[in-house]
Amino acid sequence: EETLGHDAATKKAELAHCPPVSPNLRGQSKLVFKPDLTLEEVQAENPKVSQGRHRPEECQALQRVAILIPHRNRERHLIYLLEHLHPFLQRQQLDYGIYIIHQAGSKKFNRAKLLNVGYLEALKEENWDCFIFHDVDLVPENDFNQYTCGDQPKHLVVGRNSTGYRTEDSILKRKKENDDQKPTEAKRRVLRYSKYFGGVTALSREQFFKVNGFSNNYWGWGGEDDDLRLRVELHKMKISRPKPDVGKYTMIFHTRDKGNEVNMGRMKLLQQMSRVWKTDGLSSCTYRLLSVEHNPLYTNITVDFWTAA
Ligand code: UD2
Ligand code: MN
Repeated sequence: EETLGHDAATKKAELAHCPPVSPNLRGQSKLVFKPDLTLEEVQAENPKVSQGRHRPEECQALQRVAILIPHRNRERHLIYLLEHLHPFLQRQQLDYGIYIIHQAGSKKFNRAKLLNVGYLEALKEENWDCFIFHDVDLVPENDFNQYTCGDQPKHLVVGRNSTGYRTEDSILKRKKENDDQKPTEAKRRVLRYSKYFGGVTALSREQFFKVNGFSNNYWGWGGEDDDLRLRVELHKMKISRPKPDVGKYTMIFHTRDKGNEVNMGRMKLLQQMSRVWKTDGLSSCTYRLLSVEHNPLYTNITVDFWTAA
């Protein structure tokens, strides 16, 4: 606040706080994905968004929210997500910014570490109150699904249409049954307690800091979301979820990416969480920052994990 000029400070003081629930919400909407949509078209549809950021003109937003999206080779998904997310966040009257954290190179993908980078880098630009950790291929269908943080961490994906809106826990149960044909005792012990926390989650700046962020050690597909859930539970926080009809997403179809093969070591990593969380996370997240680009619809942060800083 001290850094605002006099005019800006006066203007801000005059604006009343936005209401807890925006009057501009529409509820469930049918999403359409035009096959030939371009980024330029999405830009033209969002003239008021600049550097990936927007805030309501009519009131003072309740929270400053950073959306963090891990990314590599998913340009088409990114266009669709941006197309829907910008109007969605504006209808919610949020003061928000969208960050794409792009992993350079073609070595193993690390979603969790990218999200740690996003948190650290976004905080260099603005003291965001709330962070939404967001898969690039999940598009929210109902704008009553609030992209804000609460007094407990939130899991915003309750159902995905690509899976017929079955609840994520029932999907998880099935998936694990297939994955682990012969579960060891240790595996069983971990899985019985870990519930689903993937896709899109909301943690406040303080909540994420408290658990030391994500682990940096999950290379390839799987486990990192369970690890974060265990960290949250270890800190006696309780995950909240929207109602099923509100927490609906469309997952844009995709197959497993090259460079994101299943991480066979994930069960072992999960068992170590309570011993290593303090030294593996935000506090130990090293990376080489290759660029920070301010594009009209998002800030692009490109990082390399494989050469020294
Ligand atoms: C599930 C989880 C996801 C994560 C993942 C395991 C849901 C809805 N999502 O997603 O949160 O826990 O399992 O790691 O349950 N990505 C790229 N380029 C790549 C690879 C990944 O951009 O080459 C990003 C992208 O944002 C993608 C995300 O990482 O949405 C997760 O990867 P996925 O979509 O391949 O994994 P999926 O759908 O099984
Ligand atoms: Mn996916």
